[in-house]
Amino acid sequence: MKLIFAVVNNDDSTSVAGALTRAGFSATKLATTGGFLRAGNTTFLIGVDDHRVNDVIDIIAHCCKSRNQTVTEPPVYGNQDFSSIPVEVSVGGATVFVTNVERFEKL
Ligand code: 2BA
Repeated sequence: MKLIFAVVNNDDSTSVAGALTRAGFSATKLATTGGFLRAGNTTFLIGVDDHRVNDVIDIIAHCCKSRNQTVTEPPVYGNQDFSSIPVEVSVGGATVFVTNVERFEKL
């Protein structure tokens, strides 16, 4: 068994949750925050049999689009110019981690 962590844009989370449920996967949705943009995103925990990992990844890939987001970097201390610098970064489609599950119990 594998545990998939998938970090997705909040705007795609409803579509990901619906598509996973329709395909018969169980998932847990966590409200998370990206460390770089410090903006809200959504992390799904999905426990699946090994042979279904690619099915889950296909669903997530289908539902998640990449977007450009602007982050305003805080001014550097000691720098005389305190104006913030907006930086555009490309976010997503999704960041996916697949890990082995040593033991799974539903009690
Ligand atoms: P954030 O950390 O808010 O990052 C948003 C986007 O900012 C990233 O998009 C990337 O394009 C850019 N970015 C992140 N760190 C950067 C840095 N040190 N310098 C320059 N640009 C940087 P994605 O790569 O698509 O990541 C989207 C979200 O997925 C991240 O939001 C974070 O919540 C999660 N994530 C991405 N990589 C991760 C990792 N290795 N471990 C844990 N979470 C990760």
